[in-house]
Amino acid sequence: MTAAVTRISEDDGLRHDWTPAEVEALFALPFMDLLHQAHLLHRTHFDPNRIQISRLLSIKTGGCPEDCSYCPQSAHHATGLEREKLLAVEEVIAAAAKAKEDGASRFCMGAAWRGPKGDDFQVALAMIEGVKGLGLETCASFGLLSREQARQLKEAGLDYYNHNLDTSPEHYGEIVHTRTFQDRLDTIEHVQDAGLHVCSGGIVGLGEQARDRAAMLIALANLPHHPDSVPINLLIPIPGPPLAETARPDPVDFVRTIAVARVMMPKSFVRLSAGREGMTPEMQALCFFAGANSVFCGEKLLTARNASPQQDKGLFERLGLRPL
Ligand code: SAM
Ligand code: DTB
Ligand code: SF4
Repeated sequence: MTAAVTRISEDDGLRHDWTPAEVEALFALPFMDLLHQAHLLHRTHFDPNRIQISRLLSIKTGGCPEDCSYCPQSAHHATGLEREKLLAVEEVIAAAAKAKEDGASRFCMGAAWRGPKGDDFQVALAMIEGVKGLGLETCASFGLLSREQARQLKEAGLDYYNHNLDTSPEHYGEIVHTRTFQDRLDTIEHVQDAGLHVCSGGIVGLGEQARDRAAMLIALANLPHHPDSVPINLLIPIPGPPLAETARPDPVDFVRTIAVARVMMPKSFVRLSAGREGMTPEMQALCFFAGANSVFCGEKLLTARNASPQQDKGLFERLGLRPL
């Protein structure tokens, strides 16, 4: 039995036994009822006027051996993206210092790897030590990890590890063929066992059904511990990957996904993650009302454009949202 369907009742006052019927019923609630419930829970556990700000940097771009249908960095799709070498430690530390100046509290390093290997992993460990030395929270997204690699990351000063489930166990095989959903769960287990904070969420817009969104959130909430941070990405349709032509999801359904994540994982940070660039200020405000309380700021995500820093500044001022 996989962790996705294991019912674990931890004594943390949080639920780890969500059923598909319950979660599908949450998705089917009238929008106002769902938002009301999500917002009340949000206020119980968080200051609704504060958001956590992270900054992303791609430390190794393109040429990834995995075939994730959504990703511009996969070597399997002709995206026109240049394959780059691993950045130098000093470049990463300089970018992190700039992110700190710009108000980020966490610096997330992403790599187009199936998982870290050999000398590159040693360099990545040095990056983490250096960024941690600046007084920032550190996050890494390096793909699949062994138990030992998770331990070494913790020792280097890593705070968070990002490893998304991305979609439901049932839909996963349609989206990625070079690894399994269980591989992802195994890495999350290694990360949790190493004492690292887990950042794990998924993507809306992969041609999934409402029941897949429910199943993905169940897989996250029924883990032994809720992820500390739950990024909800809206697919950025980049020409090249097979999903580029998929119809864009209904924005109302996207907001519902944020709200249901908030209800199921009331103490986790829910991040309005990739895809903000194309969202109106009103849509983002609805997402924050529904329980999103974290974003990526900065011109760029990993390879794609992000919401502009000037627009973000204006939006947060208009909404009275202050960085944590
Ligand atoms: N290679 C590592 C991995 O797959 O875990 C880390 C980097 S990978 C780019 C990190 C995450 O980016 C993916 O899990 C996925 O959720 C997100 N992502 C990739 N391409 C995206 C796209 N076009 N739109 C939205 N999110 C995307
Ligand atoms: C996450 O959930 N989203 C981020 C981060 N974790 C690593 C990545 C978004 C990538 C968007 C596409 C790109 O920039 O290439
Ligand atoms: Fe590689 Fe990660 Fe992109 Fe998949 S999502 S192709 S593993 S960089």
